[in-house]
Amino acid sequence: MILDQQLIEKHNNKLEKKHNRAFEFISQDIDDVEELIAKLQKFQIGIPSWALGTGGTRFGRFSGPGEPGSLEQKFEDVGLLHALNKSSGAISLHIPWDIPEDTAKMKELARSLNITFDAVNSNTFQDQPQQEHSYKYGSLHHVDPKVRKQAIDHNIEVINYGKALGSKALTVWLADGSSFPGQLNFREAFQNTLSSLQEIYKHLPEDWKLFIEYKAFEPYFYSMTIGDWGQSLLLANKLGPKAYTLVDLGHHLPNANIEQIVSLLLMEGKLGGFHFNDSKYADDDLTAGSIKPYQLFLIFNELIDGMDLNGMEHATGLGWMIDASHNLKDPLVDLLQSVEAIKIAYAQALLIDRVALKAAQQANDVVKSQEILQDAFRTDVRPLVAESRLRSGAALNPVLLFEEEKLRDKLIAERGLRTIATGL
Ligand code: AOS
Ligand code: ZN
Ligand code: ZN
Ligand code: ZN
Repeated sequence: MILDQQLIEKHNNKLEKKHNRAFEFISQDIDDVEELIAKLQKFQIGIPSWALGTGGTRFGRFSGPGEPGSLEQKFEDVGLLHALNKSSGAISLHIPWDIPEDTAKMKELARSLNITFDAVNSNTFQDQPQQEHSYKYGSLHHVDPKVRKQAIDHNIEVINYGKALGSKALTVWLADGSSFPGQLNFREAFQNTLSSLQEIYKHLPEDWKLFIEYKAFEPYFYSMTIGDWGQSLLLANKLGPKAYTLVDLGHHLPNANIEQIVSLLLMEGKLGGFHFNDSKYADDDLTAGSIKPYQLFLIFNELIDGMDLNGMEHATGLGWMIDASHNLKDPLVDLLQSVEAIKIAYAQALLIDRVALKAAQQANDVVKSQEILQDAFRTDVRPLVAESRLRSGAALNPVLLFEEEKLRDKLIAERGLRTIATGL
């Protein structure tokens, strides 16, 4: 491991005085600061294996040196992130980008790095070299039952990898859609998708969840067969209690009210997982909280409200994951920033005076309602998030420590300039 506990402690000692001052200051205004810190310590965000390398665009890819060249090295990267922030203790694999050949060995490596397995992801949006049928015209929704069967079998194979590793969920995202009016019969495409998912659902272990991800457009631009939360929810309801909707923040039409979607899905008990990222236009997959931090906070407001009402544990009730990747920053630093932004939004939302908000809503006090939300949002909660890290043995400032210790240079020294191909 290129980072040992002593380096973290040295870093923390240097920053502790200033941190303690800030933490004491904010603590005075919080009723139960211990409870809040404990919640922050528990909250874990899964890291997608495909975000560990530099992402590309359809115009090119500028890969960085020292990126993971094997599945083992992807695990090590997540282990490193987790050592730095103690909030990213799980990895999400994408098959066949990741093939855990020796699952027992992989499990042992994950255990030694203190990480667990998040949802496994299937991939029926690309053709693989030895594949018999092409996904050019879709997969689970395809007009040809042979193509559907191939895609179903792939999902079952992914479940089997996940079972061997100890995952508890399968995420299905389909690139199935159409780019020209008339190309598809919408009803048949939906029904084919449903019956394919029903077949996959049969192979889902009892204690697993199936996450159905929707996306408004891209790679197809006229229709997507699972294009919005309504279509995803419809499928989840028809499939049964193990099926849930997954919300990826970048998968909506511009200005969609995502917090309202989240609130209603929770009301229906059908929100299952999250892909965090940020965007200005569409599925930009930018660092969480980098463009619309207020939206992220409003989403967490609804999450906490709905989860508390349903009696759900914040840390484990939903599948929390990042799905961001781009081509400018060091991917590891970028992931540290995303995790930090998510925890900041969570901490801010924990500060909302919910009793007062309820009273203001009942009294139609529009001004007060806004004041209550913005009072929480405008609180600098960074010392709370830092304190939660300190108590978990992580770094007070992970991004700073990454740079101070030149961790990327150390990875380059170990791995050389090899790089991997990443996802979308
Ligand atoms: C694609 O746009 C989705 O966000 C999926 O979650 C996808 O599987 C993932 O981004 C990997 O490319
Ligand atoms: Zn996603
Ligand atoms: Zn996406
Ligand atoms: Zn995305």
